[in-house]
Amino acid sequence: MTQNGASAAPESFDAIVVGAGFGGMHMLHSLRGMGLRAVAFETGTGVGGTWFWNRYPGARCDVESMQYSYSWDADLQRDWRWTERYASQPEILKYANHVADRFDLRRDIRFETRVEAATWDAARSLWRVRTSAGEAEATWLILATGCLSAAKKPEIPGLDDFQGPVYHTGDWPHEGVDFAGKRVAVIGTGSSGIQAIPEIARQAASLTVYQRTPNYSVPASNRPLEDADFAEWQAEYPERRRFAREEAPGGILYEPPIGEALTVDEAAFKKEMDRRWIVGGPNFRAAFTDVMVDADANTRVADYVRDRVRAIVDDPQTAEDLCPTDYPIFTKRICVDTGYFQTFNRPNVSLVNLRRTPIEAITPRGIRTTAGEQAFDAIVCATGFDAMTGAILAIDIRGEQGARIADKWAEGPRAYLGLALAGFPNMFTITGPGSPSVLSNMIVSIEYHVELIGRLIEASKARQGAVVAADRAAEDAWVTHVGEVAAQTLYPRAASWYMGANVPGKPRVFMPYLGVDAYRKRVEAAAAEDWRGFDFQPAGQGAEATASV
Ligand code: NA7
Repeated sequence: MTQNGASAAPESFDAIVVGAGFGGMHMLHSLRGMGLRAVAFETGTGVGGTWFWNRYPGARCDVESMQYSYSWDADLQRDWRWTERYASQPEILKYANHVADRFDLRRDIRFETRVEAATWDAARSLWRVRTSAGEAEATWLILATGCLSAAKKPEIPGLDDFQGPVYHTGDWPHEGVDFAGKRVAVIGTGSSGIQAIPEIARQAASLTVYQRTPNYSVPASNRPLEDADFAEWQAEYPERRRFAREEAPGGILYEPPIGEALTVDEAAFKKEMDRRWIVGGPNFRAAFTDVMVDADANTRVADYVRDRVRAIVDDPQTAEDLCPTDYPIFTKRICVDTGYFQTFNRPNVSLVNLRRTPIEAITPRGIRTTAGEQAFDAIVCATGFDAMTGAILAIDIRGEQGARIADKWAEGPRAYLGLALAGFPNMFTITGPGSPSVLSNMIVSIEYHVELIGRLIEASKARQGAVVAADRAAEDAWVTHVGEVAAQTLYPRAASWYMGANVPGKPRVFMPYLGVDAYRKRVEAAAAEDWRGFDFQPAGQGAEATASV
């Protein structure tokens, strides 16, 4: 609508990209390279996605900076000099902005523009998109909405009654927050809480951590990135990038495992665990081959970490409270910290175990548990996200014959290869549910999806602009396969956000696909068989497809 109420003609594009994080930026650049007229709509005022929103103190990537960066431009890869082994949020955001400037992406990004609805127009074979700023249409709709972008506040009565500020780590004020002299509460001890807590503890007068479930965490051992490290990576980049793309199960280079945790003798086990603990980072998880499939092997590693926690934390009860016991290690993403457990030895920090004394309510003054009320000046919710599906379902997407994505996904997300949906032609999800996504180096998975989407668009062009969607039977088989692969591991034993377990009422379905290497092999096998599992229909005939979802 125009300002005087008259309807303006929708803007027309070849492709609409939703989101200008790492997925959206790369997609936009790639579409341009194909000669397509593309636009990206972005809710934020800047690029960077996850790294635009998650500005809480201590925010840092748990994938090493030399691996958590784009590989699609050799000059960019050579020129950008990361300063630390693990990049901080400000540095990653700077990198995102550098990429946007360097490739002149901003001219095709509409900031402060939220995509509200998208409807497939079968007669015209295009998507009609409604944004907060107006209407647009395009042949292709690409959801680069991110896996951890719908911040989730806790369902605690009285949250809105609190008189002080309430922050969420996933939607942090751009101007920062000064906690000096303040009594601060942090609710949540996932990766975000574990990164933020040591930083807030240093600033605040007092910090009280409200923990429902303890998390396994290993030291980051972060350090400056030396010239020698940088030079070594540069020299080895082509092979290391290839290995990450094609052979590394998580798209990340780790030291190879030394054997099975179950069978290795005590001395060798301890030596390897000690060594990896000191080296730091998620490399710790790759020490043994059997930890994700054998509960006893897993327990042996988990015991090691619990003993470490007990050795670090002075107060025995606090130490026990910080030890996870009710789910296997690594079935939730391993946290990577800098002085997290040590923080509980500070005199101004205390831990409330919500398993013993649950929160009853947030009050105007503070937080009330079954043990009583405590007053605060600020509350930080490090309570996570409606992961993987939240940002997609926030858009009213309607495919063939008006079918709603919310209905299609009512019992859990369904997509072929985590990339395309039956009944939703010419629409793709970058790192969508059913693809390795959050179980991988996100950049590796993003780059592969951007490449695949480009190849599918070319395949459509080669078929006189045919409309492409997932075949329903192929989609069903893929969804079953994703679940079967997960069921062979210990992953489903944790009530994790991978399972949708952190959102009340969300279907309990294991959403990501396990194995970057296996995924690529399966996708390439399908592509080699003339894109098996995808239906190509002549444009303008999509409405004939079945209405069932
Ligand atoms: P996570 O990992 O989902 O952690 C959220 C934390 O918040 C977790 O400890 C939750 O406890 C806790 N939580 C959530 N709701 C509540 C309520 N109502 N009361 C008390 N505690 C609550 O999110 P993060 O942002 O830390 O990390 C997300 C990903 O980002 C991470 O995996 C990395 O990939 C990067 P719970 O475990 O549900 O008992």
